[in-house]
Amino acid sequence: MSWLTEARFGLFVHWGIYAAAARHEWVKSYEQLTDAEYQAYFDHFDPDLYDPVQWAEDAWNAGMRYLVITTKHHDGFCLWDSKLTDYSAPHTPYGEDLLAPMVSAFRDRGFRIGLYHSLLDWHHPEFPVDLHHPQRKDVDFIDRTADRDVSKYADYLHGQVRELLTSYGKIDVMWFDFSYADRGFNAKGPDEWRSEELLAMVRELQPGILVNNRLGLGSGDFTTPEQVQPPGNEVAAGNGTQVPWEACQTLNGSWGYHRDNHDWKSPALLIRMLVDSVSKGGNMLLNVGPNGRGAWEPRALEALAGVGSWMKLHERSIRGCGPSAYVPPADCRYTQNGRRLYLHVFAWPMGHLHLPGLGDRVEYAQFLHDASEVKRMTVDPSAPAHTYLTGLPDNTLTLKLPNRAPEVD
Ligand code: JFZ
Repeated sequence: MSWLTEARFGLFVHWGIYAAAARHEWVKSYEQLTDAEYQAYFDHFDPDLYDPVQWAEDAWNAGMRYLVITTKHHDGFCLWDSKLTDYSAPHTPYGEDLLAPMVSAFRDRGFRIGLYHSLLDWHHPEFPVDLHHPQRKDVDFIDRTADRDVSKYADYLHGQVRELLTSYGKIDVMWFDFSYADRGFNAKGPDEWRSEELLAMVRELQPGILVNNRLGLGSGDFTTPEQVQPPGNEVAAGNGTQVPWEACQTLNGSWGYHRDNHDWKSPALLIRMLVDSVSKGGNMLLNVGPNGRGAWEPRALEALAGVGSWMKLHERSIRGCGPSAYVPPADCRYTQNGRRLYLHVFAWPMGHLHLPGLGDRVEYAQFLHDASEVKRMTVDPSAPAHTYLTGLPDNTLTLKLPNRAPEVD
């Protein structure tokens, strides 16, 4: 587990033929497309700019240290050369396995490797239609498919996971997505996926692998809050113990490449999200949706470059850090690594920062980006009332700040 909480910052990649539609990875379901309509994206999938060595370089420079890649998303399309289906990259115009070169490029660059694998499959002929299915509103279609046998689909699922965990060397994370045992007709969860058996196989094939929490078996090895910053440290369901977690975040609200979505987070916000996660004991898994040519669009590269230039100077306050027992002032976060306490200031105050409980705890204070000293201010109890710097709690450390935040990004 320790490598995961040491790394703190990972790359999620959602890539498949939905990148050609360029309007969300759920496009097939959202727009109720038939298999025949969706086939156009398969027939035109030819990512000629695909360069996983460059991807790994860009992710590394952003400060990310592990990869989670969608081997198959809900549409059923496989990035690798599966022996169990032809619905895969080698059968598109591109004609080659996309997963193998990615895994080796990232592993060679120093990344840990995680495989996302969808439990849902809208393409498989034995996957019973349910509330998430693209043809869920077509009564005739549901009728014609009524004899689908989910156990045959489960065999396929297990077979594909076996392929993935025996063909690409050591895999560090298995990231399943997702269970919905109580949601409507043909709902699916651990019984349908045969999750216990699947998990046992995963652990047997890859001892030491970490498995996420979406098999419907509780918290797994870590939990995966999605498009949300948890208000506090995540606690495992049931027994009250804290579990490792990663906040899964998008750059613009969509996981798959989405051309006309313009709701992009700023680098400054992404940095605050990363800091917030670590300050609460979690990781951040930040997503990029490569386009249909296999490139990362300029908007994504710009966001990552902003995070990366901050990480270059502040990595020490993220990597290997966790929460602190001290309570930060408003609009601030603490991260801590042993005796080093890092104070992240989200909204720059005028003149002073008051840090309760730290008056006698801090040997030396400095900015991280340039190692310049931050002086402490001793408040004179007999100072005139107009300073208003009286009445602070005992043992408060007051820091003197310049009027401008260090310009570092
Ligand atoms: C899932 C996917 O559907 C989505 O496309 C993306 O891959 C994301 C990382 O994971 O999103 C989910 C999964 C489960 C729920 C909501 C979103 N859920 O159970 O409410």
